Amino acid sequence: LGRPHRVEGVVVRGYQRGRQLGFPTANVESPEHTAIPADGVYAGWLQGVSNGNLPAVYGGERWPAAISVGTNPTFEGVPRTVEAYALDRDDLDLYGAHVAVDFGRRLRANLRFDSVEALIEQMRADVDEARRITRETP
Ligand code: FMN
Repeated sequence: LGRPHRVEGVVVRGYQRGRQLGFPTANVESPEHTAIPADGVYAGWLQGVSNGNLPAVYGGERWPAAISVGTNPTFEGVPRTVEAYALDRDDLDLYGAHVAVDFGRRLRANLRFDSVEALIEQMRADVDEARRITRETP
């Protein structure tokens, strides 16, 4: 395509586990029939499109991100989600905002880990890799 694949939607509440894991994610609810990339972990970008009826505080801002597509098999039984962690931006409050997720390189499959600690360790490595990749291709 010559540009990253983009998924847009509104940020909804997930299970609120992300912040405890150290990587709070924006869970993006995309319209029906949106083409979602294969389950996996990706490097890419999260962009604020608008804040709904609120002042557009995040409008146009674009953050390097680590993205997860899948059913969070470590915790079992959640519907498929598209989630993006904006690197080092644990302060963002994006609930209700309209955002876009741009998919860069796929890093790995979405896996079931035997412990939450093992998942967190892998997420740290994912974030490091996403940081390197997004720095190369701004
Ligand atoms: N969940 C998994 O079960 N397996 C994974 O391999 C996995 N990899 C992830 C990698 C990254 C970079 C991110 C941001 C999330 C990943 N997740 C994975 C999803 C987390 O389980 C999820 O973000 C967390 O449970 C918070 O979900 P919540 O927003 O519904 O609370």
